[in-house]
Amino acid sequence: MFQRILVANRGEIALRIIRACREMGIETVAVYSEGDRDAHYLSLANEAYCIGPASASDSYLNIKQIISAAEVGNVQAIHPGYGFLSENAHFAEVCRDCKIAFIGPPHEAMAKLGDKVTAREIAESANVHTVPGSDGLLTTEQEALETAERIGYPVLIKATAGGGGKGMRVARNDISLKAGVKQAAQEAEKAFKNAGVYLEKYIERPRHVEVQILADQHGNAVHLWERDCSLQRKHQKLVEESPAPNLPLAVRQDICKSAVRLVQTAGYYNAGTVEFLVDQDNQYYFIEVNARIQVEHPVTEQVTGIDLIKQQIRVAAGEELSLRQRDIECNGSAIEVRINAEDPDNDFRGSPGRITKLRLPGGPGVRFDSHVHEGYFVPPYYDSMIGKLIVHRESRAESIACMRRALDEFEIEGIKTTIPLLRKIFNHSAFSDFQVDTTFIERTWMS
Ligand code: MV4
Repeated sequence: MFQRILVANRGEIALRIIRACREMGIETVAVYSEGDRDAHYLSLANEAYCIGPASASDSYLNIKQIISAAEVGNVQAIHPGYGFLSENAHFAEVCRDCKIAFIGPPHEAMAKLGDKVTAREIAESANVHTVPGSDGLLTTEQEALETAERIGYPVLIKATAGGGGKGMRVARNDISLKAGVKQAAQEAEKAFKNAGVYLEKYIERPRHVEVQILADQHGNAVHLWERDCSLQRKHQKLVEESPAPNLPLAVRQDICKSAVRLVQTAGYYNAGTVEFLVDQDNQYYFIEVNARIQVEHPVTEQVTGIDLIKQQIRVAAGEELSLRQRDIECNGSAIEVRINAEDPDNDFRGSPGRITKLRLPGGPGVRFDSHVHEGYFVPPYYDSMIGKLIVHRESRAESIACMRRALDEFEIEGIKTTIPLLRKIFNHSAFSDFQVDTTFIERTWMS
């Protein structure tokens, strides 16, 4: 096992990783930008190094600075958290070349799955349903038109280097398809330096269901059931839960088995998420793999009782998975909400500043994963998420009741947050009646 790990991230996930390491008896080296210099969680690491100015590209994305800190700090491994360098195959390769373990998948699998067309091909070879679409990248306008003819409109043009909704556009007829393919390719070239685009049938009002997997370096892989993350606004998730509501057990089992086949076929290890769209007839289609630990991992931890960060570290150290699939149960219902420093009355613009008052909810079933405290200054440079409120109860109805009362207990002053919107969601009958899909927030409150 590692004796010392560098945490290449900030905020709540940096603290989450430090906490796991402390419980495992592993020392931690934190890194921070000038914008995070006063953050309290840094004092919980054994050492902390400043790696540059506040701007992320000069600090948390600066590979040279992070590797230098790892050398000076004498660590055996780097945990990248989520965002920043977590899905950068080049960074994973640099770590390996420097004889530092990267706590994530092998860079080869990361690169293959990071390319969406290649990921689709791997899914097909693993016998996992994909969305009907083009046979690989589009090469000619004629091919785009023929594919649309075969699968039927509407279709979605996606960038192979995209993901998370970046660079997608819908086409409903031949004219918008021809124009859309050209524009999408140009945008993709600009944004990702890769102009490759492909077509998929556009699934209307899908649910977003993703499967948590864990795989070791010895060929073992298990799933930890699924999460529904359908409640989003502009591709930012707001609410995540496990198990997926309103999905028959047989479908859940099928999706989860598909995810395991896919990661085994890809030569993947560590924690990962396989994303699916589920249509109104409960048909599911693979869309992409997230090759990292995700923000919403706590709901899976709550229903399975398994600490995903500790598992990631053990797998990266070369240990065999001690979990057997038949022992991994999904107990009760867990729901997470993201609390962002944003102003709901001002188009969710970031609301940085000092937290002048903070009273946190607690009691049975409540978990709060956050690095913030009264007096904390929310810096303007990064993601606006300041914490995650997670509840775990025996049933979904009880989880919803628990979340409502936890949100009512939550008092925060000095900054604006998404809590008022979250309260509205948990008081909306469509949410308790399971009638939500990825278009719910926009349909209900944003138009
Ligand atoms: C889709 C889709 C409909 N049909 N693909 C958006 C993020 C990326 N992970 C995939 N996304 C979508 N892909 C097909 N063929 C609709 C979305 C989508 C979406 C997916 C999940 C959660 C929220 C979403 C919001 C808008 C669009």
